[in-house]
Amino acid sequence: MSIEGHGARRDARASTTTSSELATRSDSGRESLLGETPAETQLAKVSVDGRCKEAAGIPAIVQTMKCGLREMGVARSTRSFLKVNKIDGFDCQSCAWPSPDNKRKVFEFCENGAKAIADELTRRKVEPAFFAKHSIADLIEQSDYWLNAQGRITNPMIKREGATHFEPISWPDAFARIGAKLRALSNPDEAIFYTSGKTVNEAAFLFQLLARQLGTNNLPDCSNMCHEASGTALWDTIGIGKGTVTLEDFDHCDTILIIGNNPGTNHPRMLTTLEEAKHRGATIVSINPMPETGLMRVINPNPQDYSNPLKLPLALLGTGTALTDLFVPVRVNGDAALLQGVMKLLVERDGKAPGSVIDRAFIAEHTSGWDDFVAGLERSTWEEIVESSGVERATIEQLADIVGRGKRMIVLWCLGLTQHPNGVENVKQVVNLCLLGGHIGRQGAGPCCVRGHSNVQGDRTMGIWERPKETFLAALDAEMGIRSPRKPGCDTVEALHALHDGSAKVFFAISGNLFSAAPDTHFTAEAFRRCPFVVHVSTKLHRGHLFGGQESILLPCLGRAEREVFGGKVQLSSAEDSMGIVNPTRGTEEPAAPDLLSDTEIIVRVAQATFGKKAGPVDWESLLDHDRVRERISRVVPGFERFNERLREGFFYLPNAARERTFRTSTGKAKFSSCGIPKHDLASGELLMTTVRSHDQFNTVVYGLDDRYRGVWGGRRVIFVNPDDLNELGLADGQWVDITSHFDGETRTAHGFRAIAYPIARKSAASYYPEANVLVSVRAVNESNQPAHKCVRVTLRASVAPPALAANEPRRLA
Ligand SMILES: Nc1nc2c(c(=O)[nH]1)N[C@H]1C(S)=C(S)[C@@H](COP(=O)(O)OP(=O)(O)OC[C@H]3O[C@@H](n4cnc5c(=O)[nH]c(N)nc54)[C@H](O)[C@@H]3O)O[C@H]1N2
Ligand SMILES: Nc1nc2c(c(=O)[nH]1)N[C@H]1C(S)=C(S)[C@@H](COP(=O)(O)OP(=O)(O)OC[C@H]3O[C@@H](n4cnc5c(=O)[nH]c(N)nc54)[C@H](O)[C@@H]3O)O[C@H]1N2
Ligand SMILES: [Mo]
Repeated sequence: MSIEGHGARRDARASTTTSSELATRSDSGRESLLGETPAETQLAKVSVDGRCKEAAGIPAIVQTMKCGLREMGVARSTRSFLKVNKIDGFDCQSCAWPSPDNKRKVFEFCENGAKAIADELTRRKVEPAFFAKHSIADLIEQSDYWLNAQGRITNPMIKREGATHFEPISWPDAFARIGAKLRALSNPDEAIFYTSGKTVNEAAFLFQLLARQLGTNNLPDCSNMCHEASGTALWDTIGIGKGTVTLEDFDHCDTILIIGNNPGTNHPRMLTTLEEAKHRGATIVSINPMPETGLMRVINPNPQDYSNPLKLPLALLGTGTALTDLFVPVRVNGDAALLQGVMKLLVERDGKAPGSVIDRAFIAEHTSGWDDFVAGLERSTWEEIVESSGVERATIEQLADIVGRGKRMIVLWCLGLTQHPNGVENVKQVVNLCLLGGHIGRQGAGPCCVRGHSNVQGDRTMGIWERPKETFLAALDAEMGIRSPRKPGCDTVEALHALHDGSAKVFFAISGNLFSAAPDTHFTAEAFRRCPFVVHVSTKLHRGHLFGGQESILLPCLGRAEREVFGGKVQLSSAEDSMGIVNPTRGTEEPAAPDLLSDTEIIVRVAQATFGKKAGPVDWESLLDHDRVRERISRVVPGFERFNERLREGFFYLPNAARERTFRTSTGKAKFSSCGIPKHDLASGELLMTTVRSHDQFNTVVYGLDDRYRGVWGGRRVIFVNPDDLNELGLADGQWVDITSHFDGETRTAHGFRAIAYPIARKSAASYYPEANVLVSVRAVNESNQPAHKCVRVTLRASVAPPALAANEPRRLA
């Protein structure tokens, strides 16, 4: 298998941008900035020696207080921090890691959750005067960091055809224009409805209803870029697109594998779970090209976790708990080979002592595909396993010892495994590993797909899916009296192609920032520019708002933490976490501006403007009340029976058949898959680059310019490279470089990144997203059509610092 990948799964339209076009554009100074994220500022300091040795602890408390007070002030910080992740409060808008069932703490959030809350509840505002002052051309020169820092959008705004600025528009006029544009389409498939996992269940359900009543399944979402490979692999092999473990399983497991996930930054509350498991004696293995601080050592700053609270100050000054027992420095995209090696050893060892390391009874009763799988293991050679994984055989043996000993093993994974040309096969390898030891449907064991956005899993459950199952559509149609289209819609990559080739005429996004999240920034900028009508429902400004074609509308909405009142009633919403638990969420804070509407109300008003207030099968007006929406959901989506009652009692678990060892697959059993080993075939001087998040961002929302755990301060245009590779390339630590990516004969260049000598695996490199997205081809996708954001073949060339665009330098905007 070549790492160039499968090519788009379905009717991939070839990119119309040639490599020479790209080169001209990225070399032509200002023009390149139109797509590319501008540099915020020169790096003040990059010092790997300054890397943190342990996660959380005092610095996390300091950061939490600092950003809370700076953005929200004392009263709002205190109130919101006490309400987050509480049954009578709101679900944290950061990650999807679950809250404990019974032992929720006074402060049930983390440093990065606090940043997300403060970012949403900031007192800063982007009012109409801001848009009058700053032209769109000026704003395009700013980064997502600068744009986000300006504050909450307060009024509906419109950029009319030919205008240089956004100007205010009333809500009724905005809805009327959107309705008119949707009605005027010659084909409903000319509209694209994008969502991200910030959207709560009730809004997500209404959003897919709007699209389907109009007649399209064009419902791309951030999940297409996140865990699409996981969903595809899991549906195929275990018959459900979700993991099977619950938080309680961590109280019973003896072995935890963490693959391609940086929980210290992206799921910090997971560290508490890991620490508890560790204290119970569980063995933890981290498989990652980078020795992430959060995986190595943690100091728990939560007073309630100490039997004697007086121990807290001492604990904070100590060195904390070492989490990882075995760190496996796999090279970028070396996981499939590594897991193949481990399983080859396990099967060989079991052959010598049957039943010693693999669960033969489980395999016989519950699985299919064993013979092919074993034949695949036998075919793979140690030479290719070691070369492709970048891990020495002795370390693979050590890992096999641990896995072989484990009686209850949880395997967690996130984007380090999915965003590859072979992402689907990577996840299938995880399933293979779980099946081998019967680690599924057993207490303390199972695959654990670590989701990103707080409700990304819920959005899918609510029908935000371009390829919905027939059972879902049939139930939706019966309940709502509509006839949903059966033709599959477009996912995010297909949406980008449709925008680029002009077949999409309307782009409507509820939350998210597809523009900056997408691969191939220049291609994406062009795609958005060609779209005649773009609507974003957003809390904060981002670069995607600036690239709409002829006419563009920006609708400001309430955030998760803000009170939503309708009909004199504070509205209750819900979100599903990474483990299939549906939690109540109810905003508690005063809205940032009087004119804001909720995501739900905006969808209802758009639907009314499109389909007419009275006519049509759906009584949209009634759906302004979330209780009425939930009644509908309870009759459409299995597992949501008595939705209103159960949500008011607290949270509830959704059914998960695979957890009960019922596998709804084509064979009726859990499936082993025979997977190939990726060949990297790097030419001399080439590295395989992954893209990662810093400690100061939530996806495209950049809170700050530091990455405390990795020792990077004051800037984001960096590329982490192993010191031996830097040496071989004749580059110095700290040197400015241009990065050129190579895909299918095309090159793309990003200028002015600082090379940092870093303990990352050999032949690997890492850079931050979204700055590096300019280097990722829109055609580099896996079998699930997910962009291969973490597998970019690059070369480096010595260069100079980028022109400094100081983040808050007003003179650039005068
Ligand atoms: N604070 C904060 N929280 C977040 C987010 C955020 O941006 N900020 N984003 C949310 C979202 S939407 C998501 S999807 C999740 C993302 O959560 P993560 O998947 O943890 O996010 P990344 O920063 O992309 O980190 C990927 C990890 O995989 C490693 N990695 C990279 N390439 C490879 C590889 O080839 N193999 C292996 N084994 N490892 C690799 C990287 O070194 C890094 O540790 O987090 C969610 N939570
Ligand atoms: N190179 C590279 N690219 C990647 C990734 C990667 O690892 N590497 N990761 C991918 C992944 S996993 C994901 S999930 C995507 C992220 O893609 P998205 O989910 O599309 O992007 P976000 O940055 O999370 O969206 C941020 C915007 O959401 C809006 N927002 C926030 N809260 C609310 C709300 O309550 N309501 C509404 N209506 N709007 C709100 C704000 O305006 C904010 O600017 O990026 C993908 N892109
Ligand atoms: Mo994500």
